[in-house]
Amino acid sequence: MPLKVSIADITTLRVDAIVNAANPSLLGGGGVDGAIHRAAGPALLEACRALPESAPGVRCPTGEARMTPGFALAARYVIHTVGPIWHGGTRDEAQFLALCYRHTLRLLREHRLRTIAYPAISCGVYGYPAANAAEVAVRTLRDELAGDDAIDVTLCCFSESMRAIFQRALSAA
Ligand code: AR6
Repeated sequence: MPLKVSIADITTLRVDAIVNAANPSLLGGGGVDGAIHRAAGPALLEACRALPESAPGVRCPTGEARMTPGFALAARYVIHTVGPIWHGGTRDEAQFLALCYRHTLRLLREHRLRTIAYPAISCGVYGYPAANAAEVAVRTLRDELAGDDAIDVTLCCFSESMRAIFQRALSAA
């Protein structure tokens, strides 16, 4: 099961799908979400706006995932997911974070795609402690992909310190 850590701007990766760490509106934001929307162009916002709302202003509840084309990105698709906001571990954050990885992989498989890159979901504005998040990411991906060599996963970190944290989780598991 190919699972690796790299350091890159996720918007430059030529993979079948990149994952966006979005918010429930799917209408853009800062961090990696802002970078993906800038690189994909305005058609991405239109595609997100066209997705149905499950509640006013909510197109993707926490832990779920939605897919759009990648438009001007090198990646063919964007799989948007919404990570949990860190509340000290008191609100099932680890379970919600694991669901992000599971639901994004499910969409990848449903569309018969093989290569996917993840940012460090929830590790920025949403405040999830990076070492804990990395452990959840690695454990969930290993669990989901056990025995499946067809899917190639990149954990795409944006800084050397984050790369080291994710690499440590990968080596420890
Ligand atoms: N490529 C790869 N990783 C990146 C990039 C990039 N171009 N830019 C930032 N990161 P965050 P969250 C890293 O805050 O914590 C948005 O406003 C960043 O260094 O983007 O899930 C949404 O709309 C960090 O390690 O996502 C939501 O409101 C990681 O990506 C909220 O932020 C995630 O940081 C989601 O917060």
